[in-house]
Amino acid sequence: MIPDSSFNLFDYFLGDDKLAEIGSRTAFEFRGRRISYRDLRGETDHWTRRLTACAVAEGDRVAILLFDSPEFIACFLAAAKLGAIAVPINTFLPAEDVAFILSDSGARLLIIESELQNKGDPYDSRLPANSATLVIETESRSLLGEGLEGPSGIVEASTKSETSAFLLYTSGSTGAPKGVLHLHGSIPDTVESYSKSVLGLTNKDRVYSSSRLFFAYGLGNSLSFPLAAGATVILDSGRATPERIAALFAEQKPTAFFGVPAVYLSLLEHRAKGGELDTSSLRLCVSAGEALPPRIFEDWNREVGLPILDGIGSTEMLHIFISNREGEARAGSSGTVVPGYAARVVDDQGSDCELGNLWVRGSSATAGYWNRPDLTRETIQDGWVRTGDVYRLDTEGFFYHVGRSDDCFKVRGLWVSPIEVEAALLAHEAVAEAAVVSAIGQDGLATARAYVVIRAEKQEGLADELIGFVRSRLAAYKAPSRIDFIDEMPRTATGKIQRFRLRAASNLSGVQND
Ligand code: 3UK
Repeated sequence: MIPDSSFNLFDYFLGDDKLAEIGSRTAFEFRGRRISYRDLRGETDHWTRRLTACAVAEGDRVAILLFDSPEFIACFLAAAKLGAIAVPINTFLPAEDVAFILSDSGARLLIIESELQNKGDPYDSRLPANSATLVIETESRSLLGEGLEGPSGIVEASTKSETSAFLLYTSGSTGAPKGVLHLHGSIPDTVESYSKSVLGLTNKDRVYSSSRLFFAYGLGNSLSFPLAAGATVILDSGRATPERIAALFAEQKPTAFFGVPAVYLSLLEHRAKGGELDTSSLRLCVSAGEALPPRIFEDWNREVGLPILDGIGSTEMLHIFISNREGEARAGSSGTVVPGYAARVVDDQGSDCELGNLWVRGSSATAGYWNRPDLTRETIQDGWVRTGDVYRLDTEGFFYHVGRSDDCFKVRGLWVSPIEVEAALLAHEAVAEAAVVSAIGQDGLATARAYVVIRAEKQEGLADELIGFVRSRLAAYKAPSRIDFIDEMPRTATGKIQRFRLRAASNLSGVQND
């Protein structure tokens, strides 16, 4: 980061000199159309005018609730150009969480996919006064703003590397989403550190990520890295099923693929069941979001002939800061520190040790949590970000993920807070007590499993009913895959549920049932 000089993400990706170089190259493959960098610039200019017409100004938050699409990226860069703060929202979230993010961020504008509108209780009611909503028709998108002249009078912002650029919401230990603030300079930092030195992406690459743009991982994969390299992004707004990904591989011939472990597993299963999987165009496979089980690494290596480069990233650090490298990938390890970052494994007193808490520092680290100075102070101390992960560091500098120091875990790369799922279970009249832990299924991946103490005699089908009950209240991936009924909850003297006992029990007894 060069401090104090003027810098804007719009110019970084689409400025005049950049466009002179790559304007005619293909930026996106989207719904059978090829969209050049020059087209993307036109679309972004169009959205800059629309945002201006909605009175969006420097520092205002612009919520983006869109499927992966050229418009998503155009809106993101238009907000950056105006010095506004883009707030991408997870399209899988239940309406309650979306409403929370809209009001917590104080969005002045919501850009929403028509299919994602909240029918019963429109989101407009959750926006601050004087806010606006723009709807994009999911099916009949009129791509590109050419000809759609908006009002002029755009006031370009004078931004720097240190100016706020976007806010990514992530649910942490408490279950309530928290906004992680990033600056204009954070994206170029991840491009230099991870994309250039670890991946070596170039303008010859064709990139596909099954993780979406609203997720920090997907934002790097489908926006920052390919656009900075002048590469082509294969964008898809459909659900990333193994069939759909296999079809994209065959038709679009990506050279670089980014997924989470569960997606690699689903592709291996698809192939094992006799499904087509043409991976011949791939040169690079990346996994992040949760630890990649060694079994998946080995099966993919054998079947596809490529290592999967597992790396750990976080919303707070924006992208991957510890990663495996081509030719040196080790199954079961997150790899070694990425250039530009420093990482330590420390005990509870902050002294370096072999197995302990993972701390990381680097210039792409968040500027802090939105409206949460307390949490910011707790998480970042002397520039070190406390990840909440427990890691082992070997003598060769390879890091091994051991678990989370709190009790949260991930299913399909997405956060599950036990507290939130327990609260949903407790809302059912039959449930007296509930504890949710992660259990490792036969495939080596985490699922949620619940232990429940019930109030009266057990009824037939109660487990299924409770699973359905949770599903009706929370995102589907948070629902337990299995419910066990127990007589008494194991607790500590201070009354805390002893989750480690339940975790141990589920990993001993669960395998054949999962
Ligand atoms: C866990 C991993 C073991 C770990 C992310 C790549 O996942 C991302 O960000 P989130 O904020 O979650 C961060 C937490 O996820 N984790 C991520 N990757 C790994 N654990 N091995 C891994 N390879 O607990 C971490 O603290 O959702 C991933 C790029 C950008 C990201 N934001």
